[in-house]
Order: sequence, then structure tokens, then C-alpha cells
Amino acid sequence: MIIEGQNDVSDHNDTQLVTFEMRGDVALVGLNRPAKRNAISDRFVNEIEVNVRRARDTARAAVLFGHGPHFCAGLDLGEHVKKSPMEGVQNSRRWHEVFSQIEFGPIPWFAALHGAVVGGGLELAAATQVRIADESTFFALPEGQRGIFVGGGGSVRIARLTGVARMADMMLTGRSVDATLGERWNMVQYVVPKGEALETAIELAEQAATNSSFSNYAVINALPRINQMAADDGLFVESFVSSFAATTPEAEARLNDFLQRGKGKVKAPGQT
Ligand code: 1HE
Repeated sequence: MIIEGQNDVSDHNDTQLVTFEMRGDVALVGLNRPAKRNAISDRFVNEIEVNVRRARDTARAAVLFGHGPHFCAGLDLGEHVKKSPMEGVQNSRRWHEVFSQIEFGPIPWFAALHGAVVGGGLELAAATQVRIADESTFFALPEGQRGIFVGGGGSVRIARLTGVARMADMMLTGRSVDATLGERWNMVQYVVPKGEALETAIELAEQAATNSSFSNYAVINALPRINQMAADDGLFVESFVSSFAATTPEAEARLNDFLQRGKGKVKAPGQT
């Protein structure tokens, strides 16, 4: 695989921190600071944003992965230690701004995880819609040991994914969670053999890329919002989203494809 800009040098200022490649309709966005375990600096956040927008403008689905031995070691602690409280707030708000573009954008994001998915790395992964971990993956929130707190959206996204009690346990005790437990705890939807997360994520993203773009938009943007509403409000909003979806030309063509040609028949798991 040719990854544009892949580079294993640690010099922060000279390295392209995020790689971008198109595979058909799928954008592959790679965290590329392996010498520092993909620790996220201010410049790194900016490059993530540039490439999230590039994916949004050119792809129908995207995969986020990490170059090197780990997905991501979270916040760049070396840079963070020098920040004032106000700079810390602004830094956290900037992470929120960028990660929200993944969470509530027009295209679905699939995170391919391996090795450490730690602190801000887990916060970043939690902003994607689907997470695939290989068996080498481990999750941790060492903020407690570092004397800091999550700031990249974790108290909302991770807590909602896995529950406050589990997140508090991880933060208070420094507990490290493996891929299997991570799946049981709802942090990932898939666990695959070591080294297979990226290819699996690409296959899933390719599948999602064939969906109607309006349906994908509704899944990404309506589903999590409805989930936060009172049940009756959610049901009301659902009726409008589903009614609008059915009026799109894509929906009409796809419904007719099934009704007239049997296209897209649902298969049992494992059926080819
Ligand atoms: C780093 C960072 C980092 C590695 N910031 N430089 N995150 C953490 O507290 C995780 C800290 N990192 C680790 O626990 C380990 O590095 C790992 C388990 C992720 C990987 O271990 P390993 O043995 O593969 O690598 P290493 O030898 O520990 O690290 C290689 C280099 O990366 C080394 O630098 P070098 O110059 O000595 O080679 C490390 O210092 C450097 N490095 N992680 C800066 N995070 C918005 S709020 C979010 C809050 C958080 O994310 S808190 C969690 C921060």
C-alpha cells in the first residue's frame, strides 16, 4: 500500500503528521508520528482537521488508523506541560471542534485500532462511528496518574459508550483493558486477529460507502441525537427523518431495485 507522506522520523516540525490516501470511495487517514506513539500535539490536531475535511470532500466513507506500533498515545504530554490553564481550556475546545467533525460529519468513520489506544487516543476513536480492534489493542485512561482530566470529549463520548462506572474505574485505578473486554464494554464493535484491523475497517467502510448518502447522514447525525432525547421526542423526530429519507431519488431507485430485481437481498451471517 502506498501511503502518501508516510514517514518514521520523529522531528515534529518536518514530519507530515497525518497521511491521506484514497482507496476507491474510501479515504484512509493515518496518524503518522510513530516515534512519539502518535501523541497528539497542537499541530497534529490541525492536520487531523485538514484531513477530516479532505475526506469529507472526496470520500463516501473513511478509515482512521495509526502508523507504527500503536494507534495513539493520546495528548502530547511534553507540549501540554507548558500550557497555562486558559491555554488548556482552548486546547480542549479545539479537540472538541475537530473531533465533532468526525462524529457529526456527512460520511461514516471507521477506526482501525491496534496497540495502545490511550487517553486522547481513545477519545479520538470514540468520535468515530465504528471501531475495529485487533487482538493487540489495549485501552487505558491514565489521566488520573498524570494529574489531569480527559479533555478531548471523553467524559461525554467514552462515558456514553461504556458507562460512567467503567470509565471512572479506568481513570481512578489506571486499569488497562484488552480488546476482548473492550468489546464486552462496548468500546469497540469488532475484534479481529492481530494485524487485521485496517483491512477489516476498509472492507466495512467500502460496504458503508455503497449506502445512500442520505441514509448514512441520518445514521451519523440523527441516531445519536435521537438517543439523547426523551423517547416521545425521539419518536417524533424519527418520523420526519424517515419520511424525508424515503422521498430522496436514491431511496426510490433502491426500493425499486429490490422490488423489481431482488437486488440487495439480506443474507444470513456467513452466507455468501
Ligand atoms: C509520548 C507520549 C505522550 C509516548 N506524549 N510523548 N498519554 C499517556 O499518558 C500515555 C503515555 N505513553 C505510554 O504509556 C507509552 O508510551 C505507550 C504505552 C503508549 C507506548 O509504549 P512504548 O514502550 O511503545 O513507547 P515509549 O518508549 O514509552 O515511547 C516512545 C516515545 O514516545 C518516548 O519518547 P523518546 O523521546 O524517549 O523516544 C515517549 O516519551 C514518547 N511518548 N507517549 C508525549 N502521550 C485532550 S486531553 C487528553 C488527555 C490524555 O491523553 S492523557 C494520556 C496521555
